[in-house]
Amino acid sequence: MTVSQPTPNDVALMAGRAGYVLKGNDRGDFTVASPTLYPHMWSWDAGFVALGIATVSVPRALTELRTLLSGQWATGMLPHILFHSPSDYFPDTDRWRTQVAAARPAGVLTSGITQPPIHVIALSRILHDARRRGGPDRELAEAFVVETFPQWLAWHRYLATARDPYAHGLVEIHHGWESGMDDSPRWDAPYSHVHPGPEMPPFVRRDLAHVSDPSQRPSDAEYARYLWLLEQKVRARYDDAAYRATGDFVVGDVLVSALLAAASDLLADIGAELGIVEGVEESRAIARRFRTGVLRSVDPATDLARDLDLRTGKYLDVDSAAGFAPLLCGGDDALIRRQRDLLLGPRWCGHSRLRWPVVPSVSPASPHFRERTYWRGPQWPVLNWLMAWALNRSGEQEAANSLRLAGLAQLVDCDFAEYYEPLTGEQLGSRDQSWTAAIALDFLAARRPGRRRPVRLLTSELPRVTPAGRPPTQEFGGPTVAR
Ligand code: 9WN
Repeated sequence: MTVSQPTPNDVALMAGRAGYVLKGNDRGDFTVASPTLYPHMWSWDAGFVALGIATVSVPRALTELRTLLSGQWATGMLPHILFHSPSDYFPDTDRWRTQVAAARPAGVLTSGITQPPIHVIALSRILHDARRRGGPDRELAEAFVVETFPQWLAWHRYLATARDPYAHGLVEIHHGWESGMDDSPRWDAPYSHVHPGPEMPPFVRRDLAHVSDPSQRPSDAEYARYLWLLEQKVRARYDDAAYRATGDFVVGDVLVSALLAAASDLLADIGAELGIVEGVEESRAIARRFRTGVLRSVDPATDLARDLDLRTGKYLDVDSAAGFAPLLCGGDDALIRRQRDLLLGPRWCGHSRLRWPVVPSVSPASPHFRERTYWRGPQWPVLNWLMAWALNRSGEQEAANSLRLAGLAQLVDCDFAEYYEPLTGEQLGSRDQSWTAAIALDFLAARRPGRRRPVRLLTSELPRVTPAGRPPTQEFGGPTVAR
């Protein structure tokens, strides 16, 4: 399928509304992940948000990362949520009970688990923007890198030690939420060993009130397992070794590992460029170890990387987008070329039933594929961005550009949904999702290859557009209307 360039009108509308969404979700020194479903700061969302905001304001982008770092635990862990004012999000701080953890930060309420280490990838992107602009932006960004380098290194070191104590070269996750892909079929086998005990406190889900159709979200049985693992983390007082000895879910995650490798490479690069000596070699060593771990996990029969269930010692064979982890961390040029062809080919983005040739979370050719359910098939713009970024970085500009253009075409309705039904293009989950708007800004800024150009942020609301050829869609139960 050929996807054409967005028209100047599309570009202006999309940039304006993306900026408007991010402004609406801005709470001063951080951005909520979405206005109603996710009213707090999420860790990997914040990375994407920061790189999108940087196309408009480098100082504000750095503030986003600084706020995230204020939640860092003494272990180096960046928690997956920094809680803002009270809200109806569940699980809330009373459920997380992080006061049992010695390593929690003072004065900031957080969850007790983590999310994928996208942040230094965002930081290097922001630095790139700032250097292109020069002047105070450049000075500010470079000073920020020098000041925060030890904190980023501590974050990566935490993942490389507390979460890989036996040096498998795969980052261990203790909860599906830590992968960012909560209910992905990647986790079906490990979750089949998670059995909520009678001691589990009762719970009422609040997420379902914010979506038009519950089947777009994980099921109640899945939620019970998520909350049971949370209880196990509390019982272990959020100590990783204690949890490892007692918890039910311990998996080596290839996507997190590849991101750690890529981010560690970049941290070493930007550190060395700025004359930082301490930590640069350590960062390179982390990158090498996790790149090796990811490449070792690749199944020669499918060319996809595989997560490792550390409870059973078995690799997990699922056709999920995480299988393209080697694209993100590199290290084997022939494999990268094969993965590029696979990703753009008929099992993935080139699948004949897809509305847009954008990375689906699970291959439509897989028996696990479910087109409307969360991480079991829908297209998540951030995943598409990651793969485009990775292809670009490994010199595959044409392939990267095809994902970028398709990603822009998918977002042209300006709803900035959380995820998209891959066969019809329908918006699913939350609307006005911050990271989706941020991705749009970044993709727009990159529309002249090799020359990132800033987009202009409009401060007034712009209409949502329902592109011709698509059925009208529902927004929180009501019809989408031009505003
Ligand atoms: C749990 C905020 C987050 C994303 C995750 C996505 C979803 C949370 C939830 O929303 O997870 O962390 O309540 O469903 O799966 O990737 O960071 O956007």
